[in-house]
Amino acid sequence: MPRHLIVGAGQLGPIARDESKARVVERLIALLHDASDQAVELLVFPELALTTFFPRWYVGDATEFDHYFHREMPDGDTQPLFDAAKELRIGFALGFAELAPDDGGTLHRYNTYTLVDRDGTEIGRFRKVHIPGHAGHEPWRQFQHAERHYFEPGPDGFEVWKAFDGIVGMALCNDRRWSETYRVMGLQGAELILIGYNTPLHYYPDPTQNALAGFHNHLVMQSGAYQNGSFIVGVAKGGIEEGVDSLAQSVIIAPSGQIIAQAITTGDEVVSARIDLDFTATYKGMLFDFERYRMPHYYGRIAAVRDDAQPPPREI
Ligand code: ING
Repeated sequence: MPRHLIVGAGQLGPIARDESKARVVERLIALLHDASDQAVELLVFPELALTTFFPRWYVGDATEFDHYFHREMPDGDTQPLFDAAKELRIGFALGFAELAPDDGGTLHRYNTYTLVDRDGTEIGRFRKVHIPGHAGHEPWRQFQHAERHYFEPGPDGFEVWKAFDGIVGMALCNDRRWSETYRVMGLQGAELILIGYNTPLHYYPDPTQNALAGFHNHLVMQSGAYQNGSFIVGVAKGGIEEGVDSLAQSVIIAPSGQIIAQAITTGDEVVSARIDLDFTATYKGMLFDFERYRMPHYYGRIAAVRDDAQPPPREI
């Protein structure tokens, strides 16, 4: 009996620095309705889907940007989104900046994804692990990428959840560039991995990579999908946002690595596909049968042999 699920990539175009949360929520609800017209059951929104990508500016006192953060989810601003999704019976993943107090009351700032079921209940949260860019002001850049000034890495690593009749994992933006991201979830049986991203087309540390932005984006997700036998939904906030041209090209990828749906604009757009989660067994149960073919006891041996490795290049 196939485990069919209709998934959607809910791509966003630019969000202006002073665009109200209410206006952004209206746009997200419009995407929900477009998804409903496509019979979508799970809609994936991008990273930091409620705000402009504010780490492109460096403010000395990071608390000046606390208005971009949310202590509660849903809250007054986002409750209409949760209500609309529940009414349409569409689950969703939403990227947002989270202000989370720990048990001792210390506030932590995370770049967070929340996964919400079709009945509006929260299934789980992922907090971005690989925080790219820089912590200090770097005036040599035309725009900053100061994520390390505003966010700390999530404490929980990469988890998976039983949801939507399958095993679902999440990752955010730079996480998708690291092969471990997919393998850690693959070892937990991930059948569907949801990824949101904000990726400037200009990469100041090495502009020769600018022309490869689209290639690298799909390369890492297609290989992650194939090598772990998982579907992947990769969703952009794209277009020219506050003067920064950002990659769109949201995709839905099969465990074969094939792209089965791709956004064709750089704006608000829903692309969808009906996937069969049982199809993951075609890869997990054969070519990438970890129990039978994977050789973890060799990996430490390789690391030990290569103890003359060169020091890593300077921080980007
Ligand atoms: N953005 C970027 C990403 O990993 C980046 C950072 C940009 C890395 C360009 C390399 C090149 O897609 C986030 N938000 O992680």
